[in-house]
Amino acid sequence: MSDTTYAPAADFAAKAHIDAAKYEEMYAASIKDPAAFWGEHGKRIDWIKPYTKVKDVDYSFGNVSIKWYEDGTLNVAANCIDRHLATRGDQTAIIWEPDDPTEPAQHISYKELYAQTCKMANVLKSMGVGKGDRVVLYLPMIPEAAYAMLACARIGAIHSIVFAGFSPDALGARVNGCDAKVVITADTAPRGGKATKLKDNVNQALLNDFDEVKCLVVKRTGDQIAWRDGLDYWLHEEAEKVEADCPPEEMNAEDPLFILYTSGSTGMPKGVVHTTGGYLVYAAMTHELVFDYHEGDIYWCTADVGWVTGHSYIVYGPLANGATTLMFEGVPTYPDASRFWQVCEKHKVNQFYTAPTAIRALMGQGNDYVTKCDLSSVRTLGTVGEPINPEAWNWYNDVVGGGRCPIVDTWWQTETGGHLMTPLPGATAAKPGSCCGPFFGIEPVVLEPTTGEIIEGNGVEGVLCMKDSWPGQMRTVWGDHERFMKTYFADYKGYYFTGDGCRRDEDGYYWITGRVDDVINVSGHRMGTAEVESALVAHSKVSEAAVVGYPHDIKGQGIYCYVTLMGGEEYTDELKTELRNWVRTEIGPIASPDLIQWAPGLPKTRSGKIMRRILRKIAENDYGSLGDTSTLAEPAVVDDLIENRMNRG
Ligand code: 6R9
Repeated sequence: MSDTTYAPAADFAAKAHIDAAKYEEMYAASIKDPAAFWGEHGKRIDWIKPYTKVKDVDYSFGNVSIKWYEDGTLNVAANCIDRHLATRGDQTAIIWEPDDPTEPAQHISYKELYAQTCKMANVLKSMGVGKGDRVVLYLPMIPEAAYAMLACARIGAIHSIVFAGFSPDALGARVNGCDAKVVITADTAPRGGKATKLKDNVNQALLNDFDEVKCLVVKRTGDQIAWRDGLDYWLHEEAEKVEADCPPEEMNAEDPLFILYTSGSTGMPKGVVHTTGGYLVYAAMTHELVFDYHEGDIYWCTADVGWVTGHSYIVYGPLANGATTLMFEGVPTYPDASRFWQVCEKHKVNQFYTAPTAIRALMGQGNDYVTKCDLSSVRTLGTVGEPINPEAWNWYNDVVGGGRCPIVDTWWQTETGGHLMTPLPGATAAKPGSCCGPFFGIEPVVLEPTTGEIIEGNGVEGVLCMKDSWPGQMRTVWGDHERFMKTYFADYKGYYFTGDGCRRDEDGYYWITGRVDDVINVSGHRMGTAEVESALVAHSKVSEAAVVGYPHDIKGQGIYCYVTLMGGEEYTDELKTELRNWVRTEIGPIASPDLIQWAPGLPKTRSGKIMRRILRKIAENDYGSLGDTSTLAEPAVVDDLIENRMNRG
């Protein structure tokens, strides 16, 4: 491999928590004796009753069971707030930067975070929420989102956050999926100068089947909203009636902390369940070491709390470490493409963590937007969500980082709770586009896709699996342990299957090659092609649909839909627009089809299976190499699809 490597500067490495030698030593120890290693690192958080058992993991199919610190008890909110009060009660816990830059930012101290969280916890209690109950959060990026998460954790309720960009239907399905007692929302969500009426969406989602579900509403803009009498409560009114003190519930390490729905290759999204002790240990440890966070640093992750990145690296990890975490309500390009960098300058951000899709979009706007800002406070840069192309990596490194800042390309998943494969900024010589290698305790293996045999050595490619467990691993699919075992432990026995393909280069560096299943990654958002297909066929004029990803300059992957209409329907441009809007309302704007191709016929095998491999090739404009088409029932449909393909490169 002739890839250029970027080693951390000597002065950075000297001050870093982990340098190259320490990484080697700690990694070896973590693999040699995981129970001893994690037993030690479990102590970074406070336990009410300390654990005596560290690890109890069984990966055998039919019996998958994952437990960490199983006899310990703790409370996550107490770890993220209370334990900091004596030493840093007046320190800012959350800096909130609103969508509109002329609106003032807020600095919320740990003391204030305590009071606000306790109040919200008491309000939830007064609404009948208790330990083990589910609460859905459908909120803008406002401090109340963090208060709500921590309030649930404080009283032992399980939160399930639904991204505020999701439609009422998607929200309803998730409220139903976890049988939530309460939905917490806001009147309106301002974002990029536009407004989404969140409470109206909630009303629509709860309209028919959920007349028991209460709603707690945060006043964000004061816009007029429709009220459901007896079921809806204003947070600011209820908060006046309760105390700013609420004792934390003693939780078992393996009690669920949250559910987060994520897309898979088949069926509807599944509720990934994370538990209390192991998750917090892992989120806190990775936050500190992967970003090289030090006491007093200002840390900013630009994700939304609706995604796992927002859970682990805006709220739980940073707050467990007593950090100052920045929450941004807006988007990278509003009011203009300088916003991220202005916010970095304004709040003197030290660690900045974003997604490749944002980097690519901003790169396209030119360097002036960046260089006019003072980014000298920034020390570590991070990316997450999808592979970063070397061109974008280099721009991030040169223009944003000024060549001074290590970049951590963090590979992980909703399921993994925290980073699994990533450089460490003071230890690893990074290669642009590679997530480099494993974090402590992580044993990646490359398997031959069909036989499941381990492929040893370097310069190899296959599917990425993990050999052993780590504390932040998901424990089950909410209400469906069978599906958990089938999805992650059935294809490759004895391993956790990530769903990603990867290459291990000649130097032992890992390169993620993308999903090997029917999951696509659009602007870093995971989506099952099956979800978009079922939205399309739910339209009365559509008889059949097949959805695949195709390379997209900014989004990484775009959504390419092949659609067959019911007999007698007319194939028109107006209908394409209608279908696009239809999918937006069924799922949300992030699922909006980029290209729709009318497909009077789809390539199928004689047994009626759609040959997606062929559809993918055509969508990629790579139709010269369709591979074996001998099993096609009607080969002529392929010629028609090629002839009328939408992406001409
Ligand atoms: C955290 C998060 C997980 C999928 C994952 C992979 C892709 C994430 C990546 C990356 C290459 C990286 N992915 N980080 N691919 N390099 N640094 O994104 O979780 O939404 O569950 O998506 O995203 O394909 O399997 P999630």
